[in-house]
Amino acid sequence: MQLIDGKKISLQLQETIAKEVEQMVASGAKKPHLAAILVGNDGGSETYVASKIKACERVGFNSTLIRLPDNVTEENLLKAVHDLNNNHDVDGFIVQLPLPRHINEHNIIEAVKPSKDVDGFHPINVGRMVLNLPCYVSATPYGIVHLLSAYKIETSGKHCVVIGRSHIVGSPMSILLAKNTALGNCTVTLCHSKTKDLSSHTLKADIIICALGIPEFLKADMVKEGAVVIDVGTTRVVSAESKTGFKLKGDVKFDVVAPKCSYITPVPGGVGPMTIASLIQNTLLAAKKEIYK
Ligand code: L34
Repeated sequence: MQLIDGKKISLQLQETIAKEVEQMVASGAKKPHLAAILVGNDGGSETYVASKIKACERVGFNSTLIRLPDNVTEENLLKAVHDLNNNHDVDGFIVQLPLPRHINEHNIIEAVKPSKDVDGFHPINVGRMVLNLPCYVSATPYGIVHLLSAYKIETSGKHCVVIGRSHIVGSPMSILLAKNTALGNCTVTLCHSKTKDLSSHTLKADIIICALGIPEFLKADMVKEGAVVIDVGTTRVVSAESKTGFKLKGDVKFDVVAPKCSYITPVPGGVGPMTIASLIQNTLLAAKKEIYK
C-alpha cells in the first residue's frame, strides 16, 4: 500500500507556480489577485479560506478576503459579487460554500462572471468542461486528477466508481474521468443514495472516489484487493482527545481499507490540500487570461 501525499504534491505545485509568478512579475506583469467572500464563520470554511489566503502568500499572489455576516441579505451578497466582477485588479474570486439557508446558492454562482469563476462552478464553466472547451475545472476534481497523474496511476480502461453526485465533486469527477483524455478514459459508474447494492459496484472498481460526506462510510468488505481509494470527505466530528475539540474524518474507514489498497489518500493530507493548489492554478490561468481572452 502506498500513501498518496496530497500535501507534498500540493506544495510542489505551488512551488512551480511561485517560480512562474516571480518571472511574470520580473517582466513587468502585475501579481495575480484572488479574492474570497466568506459569509458567516463556519469552522470548516474559516480553515479552508485561511489556507487559500496563505497559499496566495506562498506563491506571491495578492489576496483579498471579504467577510460578510451570517445574516447578510442575498441582495447585499450579490452586490459584493458584482463589485468583484467589476474590480479590474481582481483576476478571480470565490464565494466559499456552504451559504446560509436563506440565500439561493445558484443565484450567487450564476452572478459570478465566468472569466473570474476560478471555482469553475458557473454553468458556463461546467458546460464548457463537459464539452472539452477551455474552462476552469472545479478545484477538488481537478486536484484529484492531478494526484492520480503525479503518482502515475493509470486511468485508461480502468473501472472507476464515484460515490456521491454533488455539483462540486461527484458529478464533475465522473465526467472528467470518462473523457477521452490522457487522464481519463475510465469506465465510470456514478453511485449515490439511491444506488442498490453499492458493494456490488465498489467491489468491481479499480479506482474508488468517495465523496459523499459520511465519515468512515467505505469499509474493507466494499473494496477489491489492490484498488486505488481517493477519500474526499472532511467531516468534523466532536472528539475529546483533540485539543481543538474535533477531529477530521474522511469517508473511508482508513485503518481497515488501507491494507487492501495499492494507493490511498489520507485525511487530512490527501485531497484537501490539492483543492487549494488547484484553485491557485486556476487563478494563475485567470491572471494570464488563458481561458477567456
Ligand atoms: N466555493 N466552496 C467553494 N470552493 C471550494 O473549493 C470549496 N471547498 C469545499 C467546501 N466549500 C467550498 C473547499 O475549499 C471543500 N474545500 C476544502 C478545502 C481545503 C481543505 C478541505 C476542504 C483542506 O485543506 N483540508 C485539510 C485539512 C484542513 C483542516 O484541518 O480542517 C486536509 O488536509 O484535508
